[in-house]
Amino acid sequence: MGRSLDLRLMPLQQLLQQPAARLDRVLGVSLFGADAVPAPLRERGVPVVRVQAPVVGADGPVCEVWSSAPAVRCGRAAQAQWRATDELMFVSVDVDPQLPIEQAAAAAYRTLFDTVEAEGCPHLLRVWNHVGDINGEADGLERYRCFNIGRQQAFVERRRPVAGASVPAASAVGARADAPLLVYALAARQAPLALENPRQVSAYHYPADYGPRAPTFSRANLYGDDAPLLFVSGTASIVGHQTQHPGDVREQTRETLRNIAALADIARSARGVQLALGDLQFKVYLRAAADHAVVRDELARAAGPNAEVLFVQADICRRELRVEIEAFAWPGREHTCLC
Ligand code: 3EB
Repeated sequence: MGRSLDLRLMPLQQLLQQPAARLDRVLGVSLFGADAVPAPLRERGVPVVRVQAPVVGADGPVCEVWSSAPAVRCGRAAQAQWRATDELMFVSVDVDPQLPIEQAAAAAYRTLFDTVEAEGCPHLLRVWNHVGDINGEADGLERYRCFNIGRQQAFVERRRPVAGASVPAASAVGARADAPLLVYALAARQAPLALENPRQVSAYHYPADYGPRAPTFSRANLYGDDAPLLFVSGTASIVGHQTQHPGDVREQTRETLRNIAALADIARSARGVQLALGDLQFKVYLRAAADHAVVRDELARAAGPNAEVLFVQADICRRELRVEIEAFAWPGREHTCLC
């Protein structure tokens, strides 16, 4: 267990040139900067999530490709598309674009829970949430805060804990203002081990200053026994529960990387996995594309010049935050750096 998932970053053109047998090993794809899902992928039944957020620093559409052993089951229901192996599942959820954001979040998570439970992979490892106009307001409350109410509501309804070791790793960032709520996830037959960051208050214990309902996610998840996968949640310049270095993108990047390094340390003490920043693959959300060079340079300093990184323009859930970084590591990933 645990060796059966990897993540490759590639231009969309390169994915489209892969032989069919290779595509059958693809569990799911998240596609950035494309206007539509290419027909060949749709026709082969590969779940493709089109994220309505532009790529920064690349010429054309870029995709993240999650691969595993050959998929044994796949399906498309009215509101979800998924592919699964015996052990792991990629699922993307469609939400009625007419629903207000709170109801959309609750509906998306209900569908997510229904789908993963029906397919025998009830444990959410990692969830990605893209909320259009995330800092805008709906009925006097920030849309991200409305999203948090609906998300937590679905967990409570389904008797899933909203705090502690079984909440998923996640990111929740912006998308084009008119984009419907997008939720996609990786789920597993067996439970992961959730990690919290000693430098930060657990997000599910944030005080009410950040909204009436706390966000439901863990700081990271480890999955697998001897050589586990590590999913690092979207991580920002937050210490305790407070934003650090408001408006200063360079210092925010450094603080964020200290948070991610602290999680790598916790993974080592939890399961003995030796991980340095240079062993991780990153996705960076930039509020402003103009910050790309500064963040790229800071990341290269910390993780090495060959670090694999996807930069995306997306708003972050607190207005003062300019950058958020998530990461993933898996056994067998080539080490690009020994730092
Ligand atoms: C933070 O640490 C930054 O609501 O699912 C990061 C990762 C953030 C996930 C979520 C929010 C979420 O609070 C924001």
